[in-house]
Amino acid sequence: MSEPERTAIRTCPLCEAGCGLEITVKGDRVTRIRGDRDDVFSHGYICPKGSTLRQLHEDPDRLRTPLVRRDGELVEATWDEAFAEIEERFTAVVDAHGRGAVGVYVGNPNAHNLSALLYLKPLLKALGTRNVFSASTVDQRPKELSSAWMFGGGLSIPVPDVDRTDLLVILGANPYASNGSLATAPDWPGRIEAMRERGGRLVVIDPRRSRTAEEADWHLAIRPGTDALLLAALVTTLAEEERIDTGTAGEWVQGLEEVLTELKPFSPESVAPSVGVPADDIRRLAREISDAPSAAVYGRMGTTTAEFGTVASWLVDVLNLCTGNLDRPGGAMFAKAAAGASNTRGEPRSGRGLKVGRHGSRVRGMAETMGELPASCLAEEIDTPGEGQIKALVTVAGNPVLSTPNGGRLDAALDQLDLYVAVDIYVNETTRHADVILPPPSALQKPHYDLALLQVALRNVANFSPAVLPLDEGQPDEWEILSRLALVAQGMGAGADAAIVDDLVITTLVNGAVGDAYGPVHGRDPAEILAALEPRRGPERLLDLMLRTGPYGDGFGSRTEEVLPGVPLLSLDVLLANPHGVDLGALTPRLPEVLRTPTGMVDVAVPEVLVDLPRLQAALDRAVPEAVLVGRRDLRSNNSWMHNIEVLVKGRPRCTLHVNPDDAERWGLADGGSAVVTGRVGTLEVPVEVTDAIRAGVVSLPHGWGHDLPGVQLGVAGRHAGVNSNVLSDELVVDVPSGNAVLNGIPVAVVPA
Ligand SMILES: Nc1nc2c(c(=O)[nH]1)N[C@H]1C(S)=C(S)[C@@H](COP(=O)(O)OP(=O)(O)OC[C@H]3O[C@@H](n4cnc5c(=O)[nH]c(N)nc54)[C@H](O)[C@@H]3O)O[C@H]1N2
Ligand SMILES: Nc1nc2c(c(=O)[nH]1)N[C@H]1C(S)=C(S)[C@@H](COP(=O)(O)OP(=O)(O)OC[C@H]3O[C@@H](n4cnc5c(=O)[nH]c(N)nc54)[C@H](O)[C@@H]3O)O[C@H]1N2
Ligand code: SF4
Ligand SMILES: [Mo]
Repeated sequence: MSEPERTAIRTCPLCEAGCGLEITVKGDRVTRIRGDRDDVFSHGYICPKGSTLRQLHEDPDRLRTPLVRRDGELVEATWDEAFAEIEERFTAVVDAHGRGAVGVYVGNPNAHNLSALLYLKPLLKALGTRNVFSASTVDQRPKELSSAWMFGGGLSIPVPDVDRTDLLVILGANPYASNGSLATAPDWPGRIEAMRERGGRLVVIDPRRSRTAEEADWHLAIRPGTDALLLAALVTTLAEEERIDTGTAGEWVQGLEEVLTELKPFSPESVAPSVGVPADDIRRLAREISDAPSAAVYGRMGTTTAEFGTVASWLVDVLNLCTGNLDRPGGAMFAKAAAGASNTRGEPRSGRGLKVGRHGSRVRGMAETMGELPASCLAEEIDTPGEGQIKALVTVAGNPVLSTPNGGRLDAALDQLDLYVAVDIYVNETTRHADVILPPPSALQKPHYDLALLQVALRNVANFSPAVLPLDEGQPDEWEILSRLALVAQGMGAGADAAIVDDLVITTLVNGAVGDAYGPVHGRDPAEILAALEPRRGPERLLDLMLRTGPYGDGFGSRTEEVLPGVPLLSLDVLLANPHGVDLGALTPRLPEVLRTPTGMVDVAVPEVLVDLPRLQAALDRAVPEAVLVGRRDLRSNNSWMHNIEVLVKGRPRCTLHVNPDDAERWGLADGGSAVVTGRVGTLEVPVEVTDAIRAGVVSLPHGWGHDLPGVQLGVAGRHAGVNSNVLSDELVVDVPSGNAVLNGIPVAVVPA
């Protein structure tokens, strides 16, 4: 008898675009995945990764049972055995060395994971350590800081209004490959094409002629690491030519005069030799942005994982502000998310302000930011003896051996740990060192809501996806794994019930909601709200609360009138009844209500940023290195962890060194040959691809490869191993205000192998 067929609708959790998927399921088997044409945001768009949720689910290498190290080997264990092992060994480490000897790394997929976004916090709290590291400091921490200082929230990040702009200026992002980042929208290619069809222009600033740069009306091949100089010169040009016009946002801004004075030394002429772009082009670009009816400047990886990441991130918003494009349609705008956004809670125009450096790292004294230490410090905190040395490590959805600077040093350091617990679906380059691996269910077995990424969406939408497939027999959900780990860390024992944590989290959130004088349930009885959330448990219960107390929520009956015409007041039930999502409309201006700064204004003269300008100015006098390394992304990759899917890795090897033809000649390299690349911390041998799509003096290597290490259990990836580009990135070179890693613009020497 044939099994019944059904269709499930699910948001893709693999990248920030959040495309809607239509998934055909027969019995317990997925038979087809395609784009959901009725999705309110993605309208059927999908990239080659989206349909591989099936291969990921079925991947024989994906872990379905905990692994515990016995006599040096990782062997299968029951969940109870695994937690018992952790309890025994974790307690021993804490008893001997204290909680300061515990470290944790939280990786990228957590940003796309409802369970993790809600239950990591209690886990971190229970671990009780300051040694908290995450992918944020090899990624967007500079932008979070500049946004927190200027607007009062780390995720109050203005996003480019691509759908309405007349001019899109992209620095150091390649959305044709990455599908966009800190600017959530499916189908960037389609949106950019639509913009150009209606007469809009695209300018791309990138040392490589990336796929996105190929589509540009104007591509400026900047010298890596110099975006802050370019941006400063753009602002200075506007000031010199009396073109500063802050538009409607101006009323809510303070400190701009001081900023313009501080930026004066950065004229187009003074920065041009460093930036590698003629001064005339810089002036022309400033005028184009200023003359455009609307313009949106957008910077990403090339600007954040760079030596002046925080200054550059800040300048992007300063520039948008100076041209009147901050917070106006077609410019850079704030999303208003349906759930979880701190800029929709509490009193508008009031906040505590962000302090960094409340404590420092042990070895290098690097400042804490947002409760974390820089990932660049992780290896030294493990391999440097002394009081406070990390002896026990927990990683959740991370592969820092491939993702963080000086991956080689970290790889060696992990062997020195007394205990390493990983929550991960694979035995990868990092988790191969683990003593216990706890595998969560596959993405198709988990519910989904983009709690974080919808806070930076190009359109306000809300989609909830229930789990598509049931959990395997005995498999705990990811929130239960994190909760049980928290309970073990807290000393409640390996057998403690995950519900304890769940109840604690919901109680905290309900109390917060009824205590929010500006929220819809202010003053109501917490018990009544809790009762109204019955019988849900886990992330669904938390999400229902967040939606209902959010800006579009039903407020548990407190709100009766529509917030948006024709849109039902939100709750989880409403989202369940609208599987293709609820469209909450194009972005609308949010100043000043979005602000959570202590002054209630856009604080543009950020002291922590201004003190970094002399460092930027000093860079003007520096010699240009012979060669610098930058990264690149490919549409079929996803950081370090999707190379085990055959359809995504077949074809020509992609982990190659891009070299400009002039450089190839100078260095004696041939296309298809091999090069030895050497940086301060490491050396790699890599295949060479000679291409004029990269600026002379710059070479490019993608990250996330290097899968041929012993003990890795990734059969397909092992046959397409590539090399780990982070063997070359220097953990000692960071963006000073944020401690963020510098992954672009690494000085290297290149010679034939
Ligand atoms: N040189 C260089 N280095 C870079 C970058 C670069 O551009 N250049 N980019 C940086 C950036 S932006 C980032 S975000 C980081 C990312 O680096 P990481 O934070 O290390 O994240 P991933 O490489 O995505 O590794 C994700 C891990 O999570 C596991 N995983 C996948 N899904 C789940 C799940 O649902 N639950 C759990 N528990 N585990 C899961 C995978 O098996 C994998 O081991 O890399 C950074 N490193
Ligand atoms: N297919 C795919 N999609 C992804 C990911 C993936 O690994 N694969 N990773 C996801 C993650 S975690 C993130 S954070 C996002 C990142 O999203 P993006 O930032 O769009 O990603 P990249 O492709 O790294 O783009 C960075 C660009 O900056 C350029 N660049 C390098 N140095 C400089 C510089 O100094 N100045 C300037 N102006 N440009 C420079 C590089 O050549 C590259 O084209 O992508 C996400 N989406
Ligand atoms: S673009 Fe991102 S969200 Fe969309 S299908 Fe591809 S991986 Fe999934
Ligand atoms: Mo990232």
